[in-house]
Amino acid sequence: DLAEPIAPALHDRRAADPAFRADVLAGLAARPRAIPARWFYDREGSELFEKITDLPEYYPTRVETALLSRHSGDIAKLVGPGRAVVEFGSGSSTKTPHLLAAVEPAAYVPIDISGDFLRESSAALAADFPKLPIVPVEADFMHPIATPDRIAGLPRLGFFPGSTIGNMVARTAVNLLRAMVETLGEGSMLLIGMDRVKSPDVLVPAYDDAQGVTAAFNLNLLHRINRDLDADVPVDAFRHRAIWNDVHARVEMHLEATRDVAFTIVGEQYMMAAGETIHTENSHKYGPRDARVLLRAGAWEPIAEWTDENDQFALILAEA
Ligand code: AVJ
Repeated sequence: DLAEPIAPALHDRRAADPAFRADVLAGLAARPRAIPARWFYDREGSELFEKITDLPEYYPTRVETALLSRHSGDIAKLVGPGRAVVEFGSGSSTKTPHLLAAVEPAAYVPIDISGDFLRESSAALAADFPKLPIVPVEADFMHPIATPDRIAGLPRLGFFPGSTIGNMVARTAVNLLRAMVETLGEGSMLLIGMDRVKSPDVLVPAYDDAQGVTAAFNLNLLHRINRDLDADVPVDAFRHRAIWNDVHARVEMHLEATRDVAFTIVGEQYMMAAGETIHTENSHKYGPRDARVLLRAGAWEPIAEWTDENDQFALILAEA
């Protein structure tokens, strides 16, 4: 049939990030199998994450946003006006307006690896803060970044909300905190959100909600592999698992094979037996002292912190 395209799969395939491909191939060859959580956030994954933040079980976004708006006056007093606010992994920047409205910054520098997201959210913020210079930087914030000339000489406030630091093991988190000192300079401040250790009865449902949105978010990684890497992973043969690892004080997400499976990714063959898993995310939780030790190890001294009445989440201000 001449009307049939010669290679139908090519029509749907997106240009894959070579780093995604490398992480997937290496992660599935390793034991235990593991793929870094940063790859959740393609367009579909980012949309599913936005839905997660509205779930009744997922408290972090609600609690952190409330802390920011409730304590923005105290934060502004300690930070002072005229700083360049540099946000690491700004994403959709929904918490940012609370901070910008309070601290009277001289400039706002959102850093994100996704250029599309960055441009959209910068445009939305520009409409709300017409006099504020906004200087987006498309970059991977895991490495020190050359800050734009536009903010040369300005004192800096780093902003790292969402307990994103929780996705990193301690060694990676410390490397990032030190890279932030490099990027921002000595004398800078950092406002960081860190999720607290609490009962697994609260933590596990936050990562395994009744509506199955988090399950869809986790399973989307397999769909992304199929979409971007010309793969045939049978997604229906996997299920979402969320577990509390008490030794590491973290919620882990895994994808578990529910039967023996075989699949092909960019020509490489993989097999998994029923019950075997791919580790897809760590979400570390911190006691009050854990949080301070981590910041100090990363060369930041905590100077103030705010928590909610149930001690669910902490916003910490530190200086370098
Ligand atoms: C974006 C890292 C804050 O760990 O809570 C939400 C991601 N994963 N539900 C978190 C996530 C599953 C989230 N962070």
